[in-house]
Amino acid sequence: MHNLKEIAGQFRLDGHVHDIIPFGNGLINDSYRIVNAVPGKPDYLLQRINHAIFRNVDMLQRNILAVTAHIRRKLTECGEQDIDRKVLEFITTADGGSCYYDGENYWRVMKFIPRSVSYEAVTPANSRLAGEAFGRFEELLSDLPFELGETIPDFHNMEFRLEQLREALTADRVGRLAQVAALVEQLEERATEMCKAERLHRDGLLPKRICHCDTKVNNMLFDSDTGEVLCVIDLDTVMPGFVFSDYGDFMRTAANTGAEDDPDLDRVGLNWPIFEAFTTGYLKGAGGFLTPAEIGNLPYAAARFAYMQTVRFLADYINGDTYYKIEYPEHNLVRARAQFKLLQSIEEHTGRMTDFIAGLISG
Ligand code: ADP
Ligand code: GN1
Ligand code: MG
Repeated sequence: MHNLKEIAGQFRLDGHVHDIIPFGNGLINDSYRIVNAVPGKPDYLLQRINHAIFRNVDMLQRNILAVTAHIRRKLTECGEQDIDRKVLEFITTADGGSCYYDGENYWRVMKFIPRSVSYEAVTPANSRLAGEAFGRFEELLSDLPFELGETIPDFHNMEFRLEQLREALTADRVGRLAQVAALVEQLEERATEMCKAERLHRDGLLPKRICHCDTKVNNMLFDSDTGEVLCVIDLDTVMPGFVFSDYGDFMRTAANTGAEDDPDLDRVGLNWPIFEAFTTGYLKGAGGFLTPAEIGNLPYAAARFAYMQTVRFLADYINGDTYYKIEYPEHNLVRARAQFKLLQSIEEHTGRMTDFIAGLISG
């Protein structure tokens, strides 16, 4: 479909292209491994940037280059070894650009990190390592001397997501309102509480920091020899936000005993061992700079993201399924109900979560 060899030829690659093969299980970008024909020369990862989701590619690339340059500088300063496997390195085009536009799509190339592996399945062991690495990632970026743009405007803005839901309800484009009324009522009961982060921020009690904003375990590379974390990847959503995004979205995606779209609500609930492992790792990585308001609200962060995703799936269902890909007509409603069940389970565990976090901080 795309002339990958010609596209790869636009970049300043070291060596010669032997082959270009589809790579990874990413849902947003299309990735290909460029296999080098010359022994000792690096392989590369070619990516087609998802321009439909990331509308401002210039801003996106500026953000990513600022982030990777900063991390590289800091790792160098603290005498870290093997830095080429610990931070992504992007390759420029022949004319010095950070990506190539073929008239339809934007493409970029980075070095392929050798002897690395990413995991699709979460375990307590990899959640703990991921928590620590995402926490450290935030710390490394806490003194970034460059203002990052929002690559998806209002991405994790709860007030905005609720507005979108209310607009969808008012328009009721496909006549689904009656079917969702009970769920909407339960969401509205929690609306004020769930917008707590935005209020704390306006009151000067909660900072915005540089966050990853897509903290899934497959957005982390591990050393295939030692099992240690190498590198945080998938930097498209790195932008200013509340640390609740990084903590809460990992909880939402990983600490669920069921599936995100589980039709059997009995299977859905907070996965306590994953909660414990990720929280332990995250506080080890980030605990040194988080404020008491941030730490104290981590259980809220977990609830906020299950809630936000309920709102987003439900709004998409009411709008007639225009954003998320669906596999069957009620898919978005099933997803919304499963996320709401996860939220209820998190609410039931809030006291226990708070005690666990207090124990980590004091001990
Ligand atoms: P998406 O936004 O589609 O999720 P990612 O940037 O996360 O795209 O890349 C998809 C997959 O490709 C990752 O999960 C990882 O397995 C692999 N990958 C990404 N970057 C590299 C790299 N520099 N070296 C080796 N593998 C990589
Ligand atoms: C989307 O496609 P994926 O899984 O990387 C969405 C996330 C949601 C998630 C829900 C850019 O991410 O915010 O949490 O679906 N990403 C975007 O599964 O909207
Ligand atoms: Mg990814």
